[in-house]
Amino acid sequence: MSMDILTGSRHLELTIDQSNVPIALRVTSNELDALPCDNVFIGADQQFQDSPYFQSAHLWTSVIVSGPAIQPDTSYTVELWTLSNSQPQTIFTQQVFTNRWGDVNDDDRINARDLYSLVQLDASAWDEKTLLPFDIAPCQTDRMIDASDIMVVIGAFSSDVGTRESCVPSCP
Ligand SMILES: [Ca+2]
Ligand SMILES: [Ca+2]
Repeated sequence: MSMDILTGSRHLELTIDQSNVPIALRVTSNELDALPCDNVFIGADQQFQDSPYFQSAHLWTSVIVSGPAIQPDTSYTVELWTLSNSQPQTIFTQQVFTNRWGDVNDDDRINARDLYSLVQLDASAWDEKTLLPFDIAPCQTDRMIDASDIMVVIGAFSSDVGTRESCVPSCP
């Protein structure tokens, strides 16, 4: 059992092997400003929650994890859990890094090419998944590409360091 993980600045895209095995998804980070709460499991609605949600692997299909807890330039550990004699058991672990802040074209650089790829985007012609890497603002990403996303890219290459967004995930 394994999965493919794609990353942007503000999302993780998880594609899980098709199977009937019951699976729960856990996403954690040791870095301070990401995932400070106990909400480290992914629910049926693809939002973070505080307890594991198990369903057959084939029902997960492709999972998009986004929102305030997914920050740029941050390390995450993604785990697959299953049930063995009713006890949770980790069966897959992978560490991933999100893209640097403003790197929307995924080349590990922040420059005018990112701005160009953003402004020439014909959002109406692209499906939701293709748009995901470009949707980096606001804090709760909104599946829309507009001036707030463009301002983030301009701000990112006015600084040498990919500055993280200042949003912090709220705990319930
Ligand atoms: Ca780039
Ligand atoms: Ca947006």
